[in-house]
Amino acid sequence: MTDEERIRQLREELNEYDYHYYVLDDPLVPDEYYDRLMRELRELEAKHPELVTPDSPTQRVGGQAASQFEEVRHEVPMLSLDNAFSEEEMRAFDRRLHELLGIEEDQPLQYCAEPKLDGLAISLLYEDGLLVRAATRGDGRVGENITANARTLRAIPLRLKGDPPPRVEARGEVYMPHEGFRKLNEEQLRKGQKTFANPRNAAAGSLRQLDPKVTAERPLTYTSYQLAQLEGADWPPTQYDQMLFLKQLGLPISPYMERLQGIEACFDYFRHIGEQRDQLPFDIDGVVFKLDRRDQQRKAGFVSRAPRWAIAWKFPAQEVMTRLLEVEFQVGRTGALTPVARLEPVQVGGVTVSNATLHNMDEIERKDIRIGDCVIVRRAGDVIPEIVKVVMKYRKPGFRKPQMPKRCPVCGSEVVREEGHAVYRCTGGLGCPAQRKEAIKHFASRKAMDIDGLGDKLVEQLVERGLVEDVADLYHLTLEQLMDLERMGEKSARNLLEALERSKSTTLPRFIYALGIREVGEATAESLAQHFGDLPPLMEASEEELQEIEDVGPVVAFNIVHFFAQPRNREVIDKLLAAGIHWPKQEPVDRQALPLAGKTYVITGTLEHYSREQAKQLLKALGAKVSSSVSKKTSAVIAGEKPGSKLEKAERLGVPVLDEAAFEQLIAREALIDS
Ligand code: 5U1
Repeated sequence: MTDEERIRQLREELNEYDYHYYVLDDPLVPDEYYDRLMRELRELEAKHPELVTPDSPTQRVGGQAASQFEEVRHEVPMLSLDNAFSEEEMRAFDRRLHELLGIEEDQPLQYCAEPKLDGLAISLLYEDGLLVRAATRGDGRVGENITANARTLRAIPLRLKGDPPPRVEARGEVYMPHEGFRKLNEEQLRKGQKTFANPRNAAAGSLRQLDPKVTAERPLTYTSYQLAQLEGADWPPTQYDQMLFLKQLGLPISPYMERLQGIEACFDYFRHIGEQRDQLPFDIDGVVFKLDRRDQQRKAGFVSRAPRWAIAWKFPAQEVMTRLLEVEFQVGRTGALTPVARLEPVQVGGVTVSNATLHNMDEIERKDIRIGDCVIVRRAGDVIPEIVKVVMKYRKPGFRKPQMPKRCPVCGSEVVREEGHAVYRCTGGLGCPAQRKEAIKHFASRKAMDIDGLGDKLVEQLVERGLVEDVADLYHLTLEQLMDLERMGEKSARNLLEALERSKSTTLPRFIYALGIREVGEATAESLAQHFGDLPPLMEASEEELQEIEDVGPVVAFNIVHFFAQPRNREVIDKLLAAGIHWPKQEPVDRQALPLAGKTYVITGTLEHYSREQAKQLLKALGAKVSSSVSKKTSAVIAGEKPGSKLEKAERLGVPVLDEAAFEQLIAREALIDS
C-alpha cells in the first residue's frame, strides 16, 4: 500500500471510530489504539505535507490565536424557547396548538421530546459536506465565528458522512460532562487558576477561547437538536426524521429522543427523564417538546423570538440564591475541622437545602465568602450541595469573614494547622467527644465491624450519657443501660446486644479497618492483613517494613506506626481482644505473587450465583483490586443482570466486559494456576 493510500485508510478509520464513539455511542476500539493510528497518520502527513487536507483528523487544532472573534450573521435566526414550569402550563401549550392547527382536543398531537442540555447553543454550517463555519448564538441574529474552536471537538465531524447535500446547517448544544468538569476544575486549582462555577460556565469559557489550543484541551462535547438549513435534498417531514437524517450524516443526536402521542405521554416522559436526572453524566435543565410534523410547525408559526411549536419544560433549578447565615465547624473522626455553611433553607433541584460543604479554609478565602452574603448554592447529581459563588452586589460592609476557631468547638482543645496542608485539626484526640463519636460510628459501620442497629443517633446518645468512652466499652453495655435510652425498647436493645455479640467474630482486615487509623481504608487494611497474617506483627512493624507493601507509602506507614505507638490505642485494642473479638488466623501472603496481582476489576449489576461481596472476595483472594469506578486503567468490568452506567462507561472506554460465565472461568483458571 502506498503512503497516500494508507493516509486515506487511516483517516477513514479514525473518522469511523469518532462516529461510533460520539454518534452511535458504541465505541469500537480502546483510546490507545486510536492514539496509535493518529500518531501514524501524523507521521505520514509530516512526510507528505502536500497530502494534508483540512478535514484530516490531524487538523482539528490549527491556526494562530485570534485577537477577537469575527461576527457571523445567521441566515436563519437562532430562536430561543418558551418555558413551562408545570403540568398546567404544558396543558395550555397543547391546547393552544390544537387551536392554532384547528384540531379537536380529543385528537392527540404528535411531539418529539428530548432532554434540554445545559450548555450553549451553536450553529454548524456544512458546504459540500465540509464544516465551513461554526458560530455561537449571540443575540440570535448575529453571533461569533468560533469555527477554529468547534473544529477541536471530536464530536463535531469536519466532513459529513456518505453523500451529503450541498448545504446543511445543524444546530445543537456544546456542553461539558460532569467528569470532565471535575477534572478541569482540579487542574485549574493545581495551576492556581480560576475554577468554573458550573459545567455550563466551563463550556462557555472553553468555547470562547481566542486560542483554539486551549479549547482543544477542554472536555467539551456536542449534541444536535435542529436542522436549520437544507439545500439540495428534501426536508424530512418531521423533527424526529430530521434528527435521524443528521445522525446519518455523522452528527450526534440525543439518544434519549422519543416520539410521543399526546400531552399525557409528554408528562410520563418528563417524569421519566426527571427520575434519571441525578444519574446522568451531564447537566440538563428540562425537557424540550416539539410538535413533530414540519407542516404543523409551519402552520403554528412564531412569536417574536420563539416558535409556538416548541417549549422547554424546566426542572427545578439546580442553582439558587440564598443567604449564608453562619459558618460552623464540624469535627471529624481524625479531628479535622471542616467548615459547613448554614443556609437559609431553600429548594434546590427539588430538595430543601440548609447546609452546604465549604471543604476547607482555602476555599472560603478563594471564593471570598463572608457571613451574611447572598450566595449561589448548587446541588447537581448526587453531589453534596456547595456554594458556587457570592453575589457581590448584595455584600454589606459589616459582613465578617469566617474564622477558624483557635479551640475545638466541641472539646475546647487547641486547634492546629498541619504544616503544608489546608487541614486544621483538634488536638483533643479521643478525649474529644466529637472524635470519639465519629470513631465509634466508623467502628460500627458496615464495612468495619458491621454492628447492625448501632446508628449515628444512638452513638451520639451513648457518648453524651458517658456510657461509651471508647469502642471497647460497646461490648460492656447492658440491657438496662440500653433500655434507658431514648427511642429504645426492649426488643431493639436485645437486638443490639445480639448484633454486638455477632460482631465479635470478625476478620482481620475488618478489624484493622475498624481501628480507624488515618488513611487506612478497606483496601490498605486488606493488604496489611494479607502481608502480616495477624495483628501482633502489624503492631510491631517499622515504617520501612510497612512501605514494602503495595499501596503503603511513607505517610500511611507513619500513620500506622504512630497509631500503634500510642499507649491509649494499645489499651483499647487489649480491651477489645479481652471482650472476645477474634478472627480466623491467616497465613501471610505475598500479594505480588498472586495470579491477579496488578489487575483491577469493577463489578456491576446482579450476578446469578454470587453476591457482589462474594465476587469481590474471590477476586481479592487472587490478588486483584476491586474498584467502584471504571477508568481506562480498569482491567475488566464484570457485568451481571441490569448493569448500570458502569457498563456503558466500560464500553465507551474500550474496557473489556466479562459476563458471569467469563468471570467464573477467570477465577477457576487463575485459582488453578495459583494452586
Ligand atoms: N434539546 C433542545 N434544546 N433546544 C434549544 N432542543 C432545542 N431547540 C431549541 C433550543 C434553543 O430551539 C428550537 C427553536 C429549535
